[in-house]
Amino acid sequence: MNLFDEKVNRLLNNHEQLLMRTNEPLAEDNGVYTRYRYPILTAAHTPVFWRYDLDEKSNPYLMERIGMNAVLNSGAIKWNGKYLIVVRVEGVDRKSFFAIAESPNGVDNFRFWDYPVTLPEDIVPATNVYDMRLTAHEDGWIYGTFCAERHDETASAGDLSAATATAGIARTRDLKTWERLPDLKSLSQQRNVVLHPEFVDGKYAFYTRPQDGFIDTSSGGGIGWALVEDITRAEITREIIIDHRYYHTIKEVKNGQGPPPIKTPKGWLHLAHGVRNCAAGLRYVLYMFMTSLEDPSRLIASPGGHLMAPRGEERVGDVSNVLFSNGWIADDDGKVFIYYASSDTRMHVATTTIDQLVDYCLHTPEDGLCSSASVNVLKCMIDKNLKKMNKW
Ligand code: M1P
Repeated sequence: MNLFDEKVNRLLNNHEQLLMRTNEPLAEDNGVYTRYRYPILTAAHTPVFWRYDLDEKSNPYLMERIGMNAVLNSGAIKWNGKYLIVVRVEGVDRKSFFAIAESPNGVDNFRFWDYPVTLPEDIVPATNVYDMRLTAHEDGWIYGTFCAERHDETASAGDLSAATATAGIARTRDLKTWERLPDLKSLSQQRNVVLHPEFVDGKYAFYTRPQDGFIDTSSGGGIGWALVEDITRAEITREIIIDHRYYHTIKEVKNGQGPPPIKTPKGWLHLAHGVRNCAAGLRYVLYMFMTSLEDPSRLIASPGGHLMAPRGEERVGDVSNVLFSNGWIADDDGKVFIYYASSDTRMHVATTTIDQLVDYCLHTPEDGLCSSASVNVLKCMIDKNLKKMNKW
């Protein structure tokens, strides 16, 4: 075997070992969910044959020709018994694209399909696409809603950072061939738009996130809700805010629906991200809420504070201090796999159950919006517990 072949062999073997690494649940446990030791996907998990030209003639130094920078914000679905995530892969050229990775058990052995998703363009092509939410809709299609980003042509000359965010919509029946529908029409910019899995009043229902600009959500108010007659020409004509932002909370600056909600006998379970500002910059955490089965736009539970916040190595990456989730899978036995990205760099999993998440939502105290309210809630818990402490 010549040196080039030896190097290729080493690359492939190391890659295979990374893919086959067994993940393990971490012992630390807050009773709500379990984190895992290793990220489920990193840029290094992308196939060797995506990154290296494996022909000695055209790549004698075996250089990485197409670098991958990060794998992050992934939609998720259970498909033919496998746990599939539609990953936002970001190349070193800063362009994101979608690619599917599958695992036999949901926590490790994730492996990318050979080719990334071929996503048809809308009439006005997007510069960048990212953060796909997968919704298996009762109409029989699997929808992907995602952010389609374009340069803001109204920006002043030379301003090459100004951008617009629109909700792109595509659908598929096999996760291989995708049909692109026109982008969601809305008066405001939109990101974090998610399709509800069921018809509501015979219409398609979207969770929205109206925003004043590409980054700024100021007058947007929070997570919105809009009904749409025809998904092949989706247009928001009326939008209400169902989960508001509040001063001095984890979602003071912005929030956004994560994956499509999970239906439970007690209501719809929602996972979302909340953003606040601090001296270190924006801090993104995950939080939950529940809405009514009869009216999924009506909030019925709003546990205070975050469900998950960046911890340990999760705190550092391309955009540090960020947890973001747009995918989860609920198994028939009630087990839930929460797929989340840390610091816009890598993908992780946490496991829990529907029962635990419902209990968390219904029994975690709400945010009282001031310190004295928090102390009162704490004192009630202390009173109750001190009466029982002699038991142990
Ligand atoms: O960098 C953190 C996140 O920022 C954006 O989220 P939001 O629209 O809520 O601010 C998105 O670009 C997301 O992809 C990114 O992870």
